[in-house]
Amino acid sequence: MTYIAKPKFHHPALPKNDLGYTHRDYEGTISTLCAGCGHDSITASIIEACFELSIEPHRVAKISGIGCSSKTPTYFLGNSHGFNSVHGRMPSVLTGANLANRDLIYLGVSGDGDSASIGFGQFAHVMRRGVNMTYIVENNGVYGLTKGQFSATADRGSKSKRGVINTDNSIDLAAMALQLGATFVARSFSGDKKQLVPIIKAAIEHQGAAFLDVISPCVAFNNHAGSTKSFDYVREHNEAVNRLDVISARAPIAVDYPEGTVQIVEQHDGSKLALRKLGADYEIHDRYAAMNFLQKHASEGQIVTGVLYIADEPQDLHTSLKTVQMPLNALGEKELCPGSAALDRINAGLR
Ligand SMILES: Cc1ncc(C[n+]2csc(CCOP(=O)(O)OP(=O)(O)O)c2C)c(N)n1
Ligand code: SF4
Ligand SMILES: [Mg+2]
Repeated sequence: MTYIAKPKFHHPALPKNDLGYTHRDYEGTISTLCAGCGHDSITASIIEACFELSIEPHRVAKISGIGCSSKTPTYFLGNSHGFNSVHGRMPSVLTGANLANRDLIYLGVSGDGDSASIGFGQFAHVMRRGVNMTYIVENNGVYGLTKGQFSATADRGSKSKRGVINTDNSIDLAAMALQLGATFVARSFSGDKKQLVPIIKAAIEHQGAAFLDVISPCVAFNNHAGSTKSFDYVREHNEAVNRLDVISARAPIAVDYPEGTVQIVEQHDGSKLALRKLGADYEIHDRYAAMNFLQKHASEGQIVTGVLYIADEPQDLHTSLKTVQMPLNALGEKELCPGSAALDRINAGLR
């Protein structure tokens, strides 16, 4: 892949995080996407989230499929591990990497075509298995890279740039993730960095399958009147259920909100999420209520954003498989070959 490296110099007074890194240390190469593409804003939010969390870049593995969205990992976290896989196959590659080394932070980056069309089966299985990851779909309702065909998330009745009306029903990936057992589900908008950055931080800290559907307008093929994934449409129909602050386990906990109800959600690692509810009745731990809420608002033409669901007790694939704490790729001969006495005991147990 061709790419343009970014100049290394930066302003000496750039803010630094706990590790002494600046934003620049979380960047990648210069984006080659169309100017104004929503995906670039998501890249900026991922950089901001990782900077604010003081993540060590070498502890992150970015895995993607194929598409404009799947190209974006080249534009952030240039010092992290990365694998640009095959169209629709990111989930199985990520699952394999995660099983081999549970110690890394996994970022799965995909598109609506990548996840809801060719990769729909893979998407379903990675969610139902509960792989510990942050799975981000940069959802523009079209196959951007191949020049704007409707994807499976395009709404029925929406209009393509060429004037064609979509007659197929759409797939709502957030609703699917809820149904399939994801333990953290959120939706946001690439143009709302204030909402998106804390959601990405919370998803990264979540120990389980975290799914983020981010509406990300394609300015080249899906930003016209009649599209339901354009900047104007999303701004007009966005219904935020909550606003989020992430209080990392390392930081002192002080929450001060002048208005609205605040719900503190404690995660497994001790980090806390402060959710300012906008919809007074919204219950963050109720999977079925979240599904109803999504469907009801979708039928009214509204796009619900915010954190939609967090499981009380998230479990990940390693817990289900009872794998050892040590990453499998670090096991040596001693751990892998416990000796003939242990083998005899196992064989005896099977007789
Ligand atoms: C196996 C395979 N089939 C088809 C393609 C052609 N192809 C490349 S990207 C793409 C769609 C990408 O759409 P999406 O995932 O929504 O990403 P976007 O470009 O919109 O960000 C298709 C069909 C391919 N590369 N590989
Ligand atoms: S074609 Fe669309 S999705 Fe691809 S870079 Fe351009 S604006 Fe972004
Ligand atoms: Mg797309």
